Amino acid sequence: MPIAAISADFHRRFGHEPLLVRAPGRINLIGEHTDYNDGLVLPAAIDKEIYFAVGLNGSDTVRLASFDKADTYEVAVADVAPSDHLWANYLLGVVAQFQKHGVAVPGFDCVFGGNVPMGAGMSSSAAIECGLAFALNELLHTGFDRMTLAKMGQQAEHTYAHVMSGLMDQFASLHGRAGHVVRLDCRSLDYEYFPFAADQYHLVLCNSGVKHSLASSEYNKRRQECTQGVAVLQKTHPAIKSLRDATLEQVEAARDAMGDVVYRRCRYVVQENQRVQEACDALKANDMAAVGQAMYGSHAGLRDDYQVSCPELDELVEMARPLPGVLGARMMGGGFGGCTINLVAVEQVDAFVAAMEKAFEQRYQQQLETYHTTIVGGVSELQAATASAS
Ligand code: GAF
Repeated sequence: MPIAAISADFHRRFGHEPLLVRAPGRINLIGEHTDYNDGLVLPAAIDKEIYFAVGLNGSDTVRLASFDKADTYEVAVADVAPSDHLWANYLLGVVAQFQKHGVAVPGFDCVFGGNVPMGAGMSSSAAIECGLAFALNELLHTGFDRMTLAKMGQQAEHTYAHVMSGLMDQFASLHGRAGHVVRLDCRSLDYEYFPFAADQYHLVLCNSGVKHSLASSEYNKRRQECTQGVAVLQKTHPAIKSLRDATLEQVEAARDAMGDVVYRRCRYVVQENQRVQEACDALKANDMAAVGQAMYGSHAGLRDDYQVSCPELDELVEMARPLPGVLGARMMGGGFGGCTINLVAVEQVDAFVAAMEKAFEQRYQQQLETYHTTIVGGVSELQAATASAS
């Protein structure tokens, strides 16, 4: 798949020549729930992708087709607004962002689909937003840079999906580089690539199979709790603008004023930023054991302090921990379900997957889905020849 199938579907439905685009999902090695606190993240784009065929249609209507859901949605450009077709909202939100940036978006046709597992924490929604943003930027010659496109995707998520996400997922989809993880400073928006030794280690995802309905409401609640924590800290330290500015000592000193829940959220964020920095230093020193330890620390914080894990994710981490060749494991993404990410020595990957499948089956009488990830480049155009060859 599926770009050839998507291109063919576009031709069949609309009968003109589209621009073809691929937009990857992402993994995150470490740095969870830090992005909306002006903190540090360390994601990478992966070879689970959403493919797009997009072309201007000379009318004032947007015609959208989801290949995977076998569903369509049409709306006049002037009437773009959140719809009851939830999949379409990620695309409509991007159109609204172009309009907000002063672009008179003309009518266009779009077919999209892909192989990013939905609800598994690999950011299929960001890939959808970023793929269309990239395509429209090309077709309309609007010249927005990739960071601006990422921010437009993030705003689409806020306004049309009502998840007050940070910038990590859209950034990773657009800025990925093959064979590298990328550290983003979510305050300055500076970023740095670190080579990931894929000949020695693999990042294997294990899908808990849990899709928690509370994910978006709890996500927004965590964000609010962090804001509350900052408000308390500001009373004694007016210079603190976000948790990025706070030290552990300052958070400890504000414990009573914050109350236990907010205190724990803040403690987690401050410590997670430190772990990202430690992981980056360890990557530079090729000390993968230390990267793995930081991952375990991240999981413990997400489970105990930030409280966004779930029993299945916790068990997957504990199942992985004693296995040969496993350097680190943790839940990945927003939480309440989705995948764990496991750092595994390459020669042990097959045995790791077999052992995890067996343990999961015994525990849950269910087959475990695992994904071997390859780190790829960010959103790009595909040539029609690639499409017909794939
Ligand atoms: C989700 C959000 F979209 C990201 O911005 C990030 O906050 C992540 O959860 C948690 O690190 O993927």
